[in-house]
Amino acid sequence: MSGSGTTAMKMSALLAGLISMLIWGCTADRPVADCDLSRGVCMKELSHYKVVFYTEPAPPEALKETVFNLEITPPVEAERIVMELTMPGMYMGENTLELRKTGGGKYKGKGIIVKCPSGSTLWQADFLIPETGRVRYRFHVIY
Ligand SMILES: [Cu+2]
Repeated sequence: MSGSGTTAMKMSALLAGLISMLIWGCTADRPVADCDLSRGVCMKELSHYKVVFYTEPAPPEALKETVFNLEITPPVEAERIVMELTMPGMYMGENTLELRKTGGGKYKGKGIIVKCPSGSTLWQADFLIPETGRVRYRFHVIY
């Protein structure tokens, strides 16, 4: 009898540990937006470049055509920049878009952000700038 009691105690201790790990994991790693497109532009630094990202409309709306803009200062040589649209911690299929150069350091591309079935509005855009690096913005989309 005492044996089963010990097992039950061990089990509940294990469960409590597991639950606290899960809670800790959620709060510690939950991704958050680092870019508020409703306020205009988001600026990031990538080595000695300043990279500005903004959308039209701002903020972007799901299922509506959106223009994605990137401005790099000082300008780089690249004619095209690939943008990968993903959701943190969720596979949403392939959503890549090409931004084309429109002038000194400015790039533009059009696309549509889909609506996430989970209801989460947090998306992230990774821009792959040839021979320069990768820059990521996390932002909310209106549903
Ligand atoms: Cu999703």
